[in-house]
Amino acid sequence: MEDWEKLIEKRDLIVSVVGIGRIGLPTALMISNEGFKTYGIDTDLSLVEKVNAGGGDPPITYIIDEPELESLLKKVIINRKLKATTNFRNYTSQSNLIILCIPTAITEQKVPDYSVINEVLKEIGQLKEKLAKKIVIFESTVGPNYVEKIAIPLIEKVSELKINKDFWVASCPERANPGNIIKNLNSIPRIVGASNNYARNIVSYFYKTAFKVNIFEVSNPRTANSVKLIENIFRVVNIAFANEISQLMRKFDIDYMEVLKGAATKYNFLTHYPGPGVGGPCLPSNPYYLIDEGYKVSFTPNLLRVATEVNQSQPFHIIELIFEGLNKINKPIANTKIAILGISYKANVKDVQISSVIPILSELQKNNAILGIYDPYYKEEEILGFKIEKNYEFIKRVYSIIIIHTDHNEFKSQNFKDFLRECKDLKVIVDCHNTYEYEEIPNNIYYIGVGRPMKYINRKNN
Ligand code: SAJ
Repeated sequence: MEDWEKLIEKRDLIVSVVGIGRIGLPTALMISNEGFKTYGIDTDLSLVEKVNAGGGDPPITYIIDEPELESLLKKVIINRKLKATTNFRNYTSQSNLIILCIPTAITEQKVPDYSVINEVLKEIGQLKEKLAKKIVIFESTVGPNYVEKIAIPLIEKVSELKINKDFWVASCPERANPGNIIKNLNSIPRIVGASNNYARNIVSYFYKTAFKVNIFEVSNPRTANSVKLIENIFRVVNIAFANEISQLMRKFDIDYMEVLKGAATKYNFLTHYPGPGVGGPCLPSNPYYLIDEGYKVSFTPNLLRVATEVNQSQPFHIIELIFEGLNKINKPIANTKIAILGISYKANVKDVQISSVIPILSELQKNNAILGIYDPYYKEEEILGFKIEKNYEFIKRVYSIIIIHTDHNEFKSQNFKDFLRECKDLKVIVDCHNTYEYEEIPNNIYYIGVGRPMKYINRKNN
């Protein structure tokens, strides 16, 4: 351990980060910014070239919505601590740590897709004797038993080396929130579980040094991976609770947002909000890692399956709300102009991965609605098969209904609220995140929230 301690203290440790996407790039930047020689390894040559150019033009998409990322990138490129490359073998061979930030998706059949990360593990095994004395660290989200039961045997088989004798393995799952990654990497404690205590001590000391965060050590990789999955799936189940109960409350003519304010006065109530569904690279897929491994031991985690289904059906509840609004103004959906504001899966990020807007747009298109779409992060871009407007002025062109899908800050601004008052043809607002209080809605509008009674706003003073 003392040799590793010296390498870390003197910043002589060399680190490869494999996968420089939304998590891997900020991770590589922060490690290199702390003085460690860092290689950011990716198969995407254009991404590698942009990183080495300090950002490139057009900028890397997940730099736009991550504060501080671009300035940090320029800094570490100038001080030549970070090098991006597509040459996996050459640079991992020179590294002491190999950190995996590889996306781990799920297949159409809703089971984990480890194909990409397994290929990387084979390349690690092919380092053969050059893998000796290295530590392979999993930051990617994987099922509880993946590291011990799939990854380690795979590396041992290909490399013909032995775990804990020739090389070590650790799990240190990423826990950062897209849109706040740098801040989170600097503040949220890291969970470390490793193939033995020797490796765990080294990895803990490295993350404490590189990210200046507290470390919570656990017994092994499967425990570390389970912490990450449990904290995300806890969220999935609670969001499903909010989505389902809010629909019931609405049927009782009760405003669920008011119910939540009341419940939140209890010390142990943790508020989750109803919305248009659950999107993003993490939450929609995470339950399937546990469900898949549960099936393998003949245990079906029914709650996880049902909660995931409730969230997946939420976009279709939004379609019901849209029909409710159209019925109020006696308009058929076919050939009616409908404005969709916000396509990202959550507020203030540029990311449509598994966004709940996708099934909503598909249903509206199937019913021949005429769609106008705006998202401040996708101005004038072609995305999801649509041309995105350059601003929200188009609503004035006789749009009688708008759907606020993503609660971006721009849609909470006074400018936007004032703009809505100028839209004389606007008759219906469907507010998927209950962004507005009833009082903020202009006169003569049917306001439809999620889990909230529909209200026709008809004040004497506008
Ligand atoms: N959502 C709701 N109601 C809520 C909260 C979220 O409908 O009360 C929806 C969002 O609109 C979005 C989805 O759920 O579509 C996911 O929201 P999220 O805030 O959990 O965003 P993510 O997917 O970026 O979650 C990430 C996760 N981080 C990692 O997996 C490392 C999650 O664990 C974090 O809690 C979250 O960031 C965060 O906010 O920190």
